[in-house]
Amino acid sequence: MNTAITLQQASLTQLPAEVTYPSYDRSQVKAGIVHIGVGGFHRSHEAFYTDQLLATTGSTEWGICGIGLREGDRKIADVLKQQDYLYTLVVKHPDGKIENRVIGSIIDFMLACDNPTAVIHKMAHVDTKIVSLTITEGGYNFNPATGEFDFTNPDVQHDLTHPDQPKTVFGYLTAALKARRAAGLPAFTIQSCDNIQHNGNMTRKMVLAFAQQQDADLAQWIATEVRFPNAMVDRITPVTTLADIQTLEEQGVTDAWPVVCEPFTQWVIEDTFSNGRPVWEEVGAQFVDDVTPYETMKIRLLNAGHSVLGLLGSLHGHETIDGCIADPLFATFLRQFMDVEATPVLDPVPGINLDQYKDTLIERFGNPNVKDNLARICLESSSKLPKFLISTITENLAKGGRIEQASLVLAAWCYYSDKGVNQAGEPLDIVDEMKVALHNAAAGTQEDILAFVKQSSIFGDLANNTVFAETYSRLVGELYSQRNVAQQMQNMLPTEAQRIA
Ligand code: CS2
Repeated sequence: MNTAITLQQASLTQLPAEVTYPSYDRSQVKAGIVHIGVGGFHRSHEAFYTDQLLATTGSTEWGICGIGLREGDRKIADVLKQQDYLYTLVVKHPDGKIENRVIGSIIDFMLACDNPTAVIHKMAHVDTKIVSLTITEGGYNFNPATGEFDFTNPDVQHDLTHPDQPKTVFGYLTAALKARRAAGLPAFTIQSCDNIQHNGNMTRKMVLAFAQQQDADLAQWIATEVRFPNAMVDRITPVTTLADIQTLEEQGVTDAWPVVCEPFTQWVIEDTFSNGRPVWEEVGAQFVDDVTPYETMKIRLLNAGHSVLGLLGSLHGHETIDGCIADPLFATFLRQFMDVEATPVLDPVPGINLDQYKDTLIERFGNPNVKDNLARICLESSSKLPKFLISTITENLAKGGRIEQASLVLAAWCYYSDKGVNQAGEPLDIVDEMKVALHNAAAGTQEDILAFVKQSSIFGDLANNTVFAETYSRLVGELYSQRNVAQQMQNMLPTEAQRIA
């Protein structure tokens, strides 16, 4: 007999004793935060910190209203509504221990495509003090090569001509800020929670570019009134699987969409807010004046490390990040990439020992219970790699540093995009907004060995650098002449004799 309890506000007290749940009065909590993009990461990170904040400080000001912009968000909208916006965060420790914690900080959810006006009103409401975003690296709508806002996007064009019925995050933010200004209300803070260097500055630049085109006065007001704190966000959050849902059910909780994550979590935020902020520092967040070194460290070591394993591992036939780390070749290759290519172009990070940080990363990646699929890591590589990896290559080229390992990742990405199968001939599940363009460029490799890296919207003018062009051509040429990627990786590591000497 199934005795699992269906997750809802009224059933919280019946949950198994080991499950933690919100004991604060959720009915009293107002939505001080409106969050756009309620994916797994938001639910394991900002919503988790905020749940702890509500539980420990008794604050009623800082609940979260989730927003989904697109039709594709209907499933999360329906699930959360059915469950009174509650969900289980399943924290998986490396030793096999599992902690199930019901999160209560999301108190409402709105699907913007059903009612754009209601969403604009919500964001313009006096209670809303922060609009936070996890819209993915690609969501900022900039051309990676120029760094400028991409006005050719048809949804952006739509929003410029239909400011009251927006589709994009830029349309919503400007419509809501305009309404606040008209009502004499203070601006909200716009807080990015995506893996982009200077994510706040980037958001500011994009929002202002859009606003300027729409209403120059409003753009001026936004420039002076809205704060865009930069932040480094971190918690590995794999895609929830059916098995995760079933295991939770066996543990006594029926939850249609729990979130799974690792125990580690970090949030470093610049302390600049337009209209107040939660005391997240009381629940583990760190406020600093300048987040730059923390962000760069995380993006160039953790995220880049993921991409290194993701692309090389996919080609080789690994399925998960922990599977890669269990393979000594991949673990050694990753550590060498971090030490020899990524670290030399990083600035020192206050209070952080980089060697220990890298040790911890390898341990986190190796967590055998967090089965982080390589398909998730390789998702939208075209918007991730310029920030995660290509910047390291460019900086090393400028300083005469090493670029071989990162170049191999780009060569692997080319082969992966061209063939769509791994080196054992098994199909790869490639999801990328630029999938067709990537494939077409990669397919030109036989005629022009640099065809893939000549895509300037991703690589800038990297192909014109002779050191890079020579290294990449050799590596991609080897791959196309059926060289095994594992062998190429092995060749980049010191031999036993060199290690001993
Ligand atoms: C991953 C990130 O998307 C990716 O490629 O590297 O989602 C990563 O797991 C998170 O940034 C961890 O904080």
